[in-house]
Amino acid sequence: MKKHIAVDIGASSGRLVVGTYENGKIFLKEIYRFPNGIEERNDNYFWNIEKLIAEMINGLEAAKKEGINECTLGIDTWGVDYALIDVASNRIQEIYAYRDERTQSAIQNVKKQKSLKDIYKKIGIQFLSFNTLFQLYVHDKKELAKAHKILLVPDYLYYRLSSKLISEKTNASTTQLLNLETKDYDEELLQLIGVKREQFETLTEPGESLGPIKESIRKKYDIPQCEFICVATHDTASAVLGVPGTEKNFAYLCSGTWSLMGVENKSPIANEQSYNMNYTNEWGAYGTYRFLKNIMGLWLIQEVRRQLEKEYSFADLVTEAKKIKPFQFLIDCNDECFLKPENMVTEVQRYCQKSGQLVPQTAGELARCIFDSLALMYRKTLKELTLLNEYPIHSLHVVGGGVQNELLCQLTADVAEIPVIAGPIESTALGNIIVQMISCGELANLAEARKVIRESFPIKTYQPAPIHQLDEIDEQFTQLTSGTLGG
Ligand code: ADP
Ligand code: LRH
Repeated sequence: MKKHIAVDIGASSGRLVVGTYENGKIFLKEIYRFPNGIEERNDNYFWNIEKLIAEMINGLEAAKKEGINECTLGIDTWGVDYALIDVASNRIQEIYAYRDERTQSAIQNVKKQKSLKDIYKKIGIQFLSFNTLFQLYVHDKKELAKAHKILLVPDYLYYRLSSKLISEKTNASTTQLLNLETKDYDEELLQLIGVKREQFETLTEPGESLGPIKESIRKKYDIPQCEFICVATHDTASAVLGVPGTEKNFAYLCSGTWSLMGVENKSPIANEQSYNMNYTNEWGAYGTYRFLKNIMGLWLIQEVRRQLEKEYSFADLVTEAKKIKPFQFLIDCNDECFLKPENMVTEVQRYCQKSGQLVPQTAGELARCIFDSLALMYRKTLKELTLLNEYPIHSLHVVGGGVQNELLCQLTADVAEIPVIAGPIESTALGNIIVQMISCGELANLAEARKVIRESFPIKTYQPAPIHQLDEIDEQFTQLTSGTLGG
């Protein structure tokens, strides 16, 4: 029985998960978990990449202690952020975190040089101020010129552990630099940001073998013999692969630091309407496209929790929220003001005050405000998805850490008026692992993998219950949310 390890690093935590396929079922076991988060230095925000690498090694040591001597290994992380390496393979700079303010005006500045609509038509990616396109646009040009290679975070982690240089396709699409026609980096946009095609590697498909872990690392630490496989390195791409959607016309909601809500398509939709509504077509594994919208997500509650004086667990905040009357305080969760405020508590309060509403004060009221607003945003997004796709959506699969928030799952079903199928929590690690299993020939394809996932993991269905005066609440929310994130 083959062992496969997923290294899955999200914005709030990372984990190493072992997966095996036995008697028609997939088994997962988490062997190591560590916190992640952005760090502030001199008014800029960065990821601590060396710490993440050290934690990956710690995780591999934990795997060896569990008795794993040989395994395949895949890495996924959040999208858009990058490392620059010079000819001698040294990292040139710290890795900026996408919430850094340096790109705040970048979309507006690019707009003075190029039509945003023309960019969208050929690239098909939603405008978010932090996309790699805009990060590289504002990046110091001298530093950029020194870069022998530009590697997105998971590509860089593969490089550090295996010496293989890749530009994995699913994550590369989050740069907003891939052309839907040529299926490669777009020359005109590369010129705009002052980057040469050779600075990016050739695009790599999920499923490709990348060889063993570096001998120097293997000798230094007590870790298994690892063979790298290129997975869908964008965490959202892996999360969507891990959705147990076997029925027709399902939508998904990857519920973590971000809420990524969308559908899986066989071809991109990059027209006037999808541009106006700012929907994205991220490239998936196995010829799929993730047609989705970024919603600010559980970042809002993570940040409120961080600011509260008393210590609350996420489960505590859910318990507190349940005690509060719903829909008294509403925010447009996708307002740019929530991307990286100094203090999320005061930002939410300011928003409610400015829009003439009651102001949430207690932990329960703040949490209630966030969960109600997210559920309403999910309703709005589902309606838009139905409109843009021209087919009805019958069910919503929720995956990721947010599955543990039963209040939000039920609220989503009630507000969006759709059955919510919740689970698995670790769909990202699972998506990472099924690419390894398909690559090793244990599973035939994605359709088979999804069937197996459905049979291997418990899922809970939340049936929608009616909400009193939903139309009025929806109307009030619609008035708040006329703009979209980054649009
Ligand atoms: P990411 O991969 O983006 O770091 P995760 O998918 O791990 O995020 O999800 C983290 C989120 O899951 C937390 O921000 C929190 O809101 C939610 N969560 C985790 N545990 C619980 C819990 N016990 N109850 C309710 N929500 C939870
Ligand atoms: C989720 C995610 C999302 C990106 C954002 C940067 O972790 O990868 O898909 O838009 O982080």
